[in-house]
Amino acid sequence: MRCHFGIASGSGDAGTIADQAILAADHAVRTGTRCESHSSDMSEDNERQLALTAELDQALAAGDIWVAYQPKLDIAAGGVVSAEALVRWDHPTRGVIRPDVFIPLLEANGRILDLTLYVLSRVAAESREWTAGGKPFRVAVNASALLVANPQFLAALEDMIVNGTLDPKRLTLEITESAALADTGRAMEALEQIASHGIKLSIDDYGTGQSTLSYLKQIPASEIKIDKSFVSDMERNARDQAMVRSTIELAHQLGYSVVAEGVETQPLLQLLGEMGCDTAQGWHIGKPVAAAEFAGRFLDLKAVA
Ligand code: G
Ligand code: G
Ligand code: MN
Repeated sequence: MRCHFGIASGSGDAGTIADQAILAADHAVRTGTRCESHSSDMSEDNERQLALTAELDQALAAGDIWVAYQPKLDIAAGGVVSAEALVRWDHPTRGVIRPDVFIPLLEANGRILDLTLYVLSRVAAESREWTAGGKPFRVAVNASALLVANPQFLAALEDMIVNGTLDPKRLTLEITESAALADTGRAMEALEQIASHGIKLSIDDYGTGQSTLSYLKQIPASEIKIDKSFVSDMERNARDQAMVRSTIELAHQLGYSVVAEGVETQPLLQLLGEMGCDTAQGWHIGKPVAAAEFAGRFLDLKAVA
């Protein structure tokens, strides 16, 4: 028997207990757990986190959640022709909440689909506008490995393509490398299907996950992003440099293009250029900023019109 209602326990007045029951029920429904008790000894942190998940819809409606864009530089051509969409949450009472905090919460509570569809809708609109301004522009969206295996995600993507809101040629999905993904036949099939629409797949945080080579063998991606933990220190750390150099070589031999993350200085950019890296992303090129600021700084629409 499933019981999608919460059980409040612990001391407190009726109102508090009712609130706790609602929280527990909400959590139980979203996570698909059978029964769950929510007691006042549940840590303060857990309560705040649950409350945050419950605030998602309101935050989306209020515009507290928004999309920042970080430029990606085509190293050989010297221009910015793509960006990564990075979601931000400006909470009215808690201030700026980092995605590292709320993304795992939304994943754990079954709300990552809603968030990602919101990001996709913003990205589709913005890249359409930027492309109409004269410059074919590609934007990358982060898709968690869990999400890719969700048939609702693929269905929503296909709807957006069919109804013309999303141009698949303008979209990259950055998929975080994970052993779990490689093991899931369903996720791999979904990725094949996504790629067949012309959406580019990129392996995010490359080098930090497990089973890197078997993953590379299976996933139908065309780009890898070398994690900034290998890139940032490359000038001072010979081992990092050797790993980046050989990764670029391996990737090119396998037909992937390569993005280096965490490019914070000009000499680092220069070194990556000498190594044949295709694309650079990092503070030296630009930090993530709101769409209007991004367009003002990086889209020289008149020059390409
Ligand atoms: O730029 P920043 O500190 O914001 O990003 C932190 C982490 O949050 C990164 O690992 C990035 O991949 C992740 N992230 C940012 N936006 C999204 C998003 O829309 N969906 C998912 N799944 N992850 C995101
Ligand atoms: O999705 P991914 O895990 O690749 O997320 C990119 C993360 O890297 C974001 O948190 C973004 O803000 C951060 N980032 C982007 N450029 C730089 C950089 O040059 N230096 C550092 N330290 N972080 C960066
Ligand atoms: Mn990313």
